[in-house]
Amino acid sequence: MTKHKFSDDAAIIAFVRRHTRLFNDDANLVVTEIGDGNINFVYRVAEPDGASVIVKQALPYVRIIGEGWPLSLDRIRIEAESLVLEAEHAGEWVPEVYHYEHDLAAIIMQDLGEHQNLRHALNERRKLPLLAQHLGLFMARTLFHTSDMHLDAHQKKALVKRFINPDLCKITEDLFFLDPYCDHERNAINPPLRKAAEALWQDDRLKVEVADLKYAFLNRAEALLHGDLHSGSIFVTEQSTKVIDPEFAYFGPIGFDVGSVIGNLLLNWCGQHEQAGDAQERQDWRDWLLVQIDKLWHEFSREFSHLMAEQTVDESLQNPHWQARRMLQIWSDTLGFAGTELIRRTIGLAHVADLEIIEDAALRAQCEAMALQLGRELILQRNDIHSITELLDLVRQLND
Ligand code: SR1
Ligand code: MG
Repeated sequence: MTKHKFSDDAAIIAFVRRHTRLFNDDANLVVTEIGDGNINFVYRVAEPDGASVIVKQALPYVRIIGEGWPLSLDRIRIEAESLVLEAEHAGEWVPEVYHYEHDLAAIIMQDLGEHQNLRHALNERRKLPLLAQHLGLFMARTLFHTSDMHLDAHQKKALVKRFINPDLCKITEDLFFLDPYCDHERNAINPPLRKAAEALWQDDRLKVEVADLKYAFLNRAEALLHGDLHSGSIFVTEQSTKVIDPEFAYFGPIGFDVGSVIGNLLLNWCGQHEQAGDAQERQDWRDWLLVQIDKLWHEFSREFSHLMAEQTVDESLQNPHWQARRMLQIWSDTLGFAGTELIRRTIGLAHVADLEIIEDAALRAQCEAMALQLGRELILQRNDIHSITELLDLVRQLND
């Protein structure tokens, strides 16, 4: 057993009492393990009908695999420090950190009680009127304010150093850019999709482009990314959006975060083709998803361009022509990384409920084939799709 792991509920309660003032001394606190993520342990500590907090603890391995996949505990420091930094620029959209403790590799943070995991909300076809706006603003503000356009040169490099995150980056380097493009033992492939996966492994044109995206992920320290911005890292109500879980944070290409969000909306679009329920309702929902992608990109690019124009400190980066070129690069990276997310969630290690809830393997394979095809097109055509309208046209054509 790992030395620092909480021994029992009483240890978790004592930890919370030591570091918060939220509970009365005589409150009868209850601990529930609520984590359904791949990597860590997450608990809710609550007073019945009263206050509550979340405790997240990292152990030196991947939760779903066990001690056979070791992982640095530094990830929980990175998560705590990212949440604090994100709060400086986008506080409305992140949970508040109450306490971080290095020795226990644990964070105490705000309980998002009434919020629902976005992946579940999307599968339930729950329309969220502010989601696209919130995510667009969250990304524009966190990414701009941690880039060289805003930070002074020394500050930026000090931050890059603070957020060196080799273990978690290696997971992404392997799961996004390596495994799905070869017959890797970590892959999980629905049998009817096997031929389509094998075709991908032979697709040299695609593999060159994926190598380019991987190289960008490895080398382009543009801004502090969330680094794992999929639907499971977002919690929602009709009025509120919270982005959690930035343990994969590091300085990388801005389009990786934007592409992850768009890729996940597109995964739901693919899954809804064969998910349960009325066909017309599913089609309406899929149209709604495309409208959200459109809104999200507009919100992100409008705010990011505005921040570049108004708040860029470095004189040479104030040039409007260069700023326009920067947006084009972010756009093509966004498309490419969205494509890699679609592919890795379909045949790689970490699948998503948007597709997995389709019980019939043959029907699921139809949606998965759509995700593979779309992912491939986005990667190959990322420099030839010039607008969000062109992107949405390409997506709609998949239905024909
Ligand atoms: C072994 S970790 C698998 C996936 O879960 C995380 O949330 C990341 O998305 C990672 O790729
Ligand atoms: Mg996570």
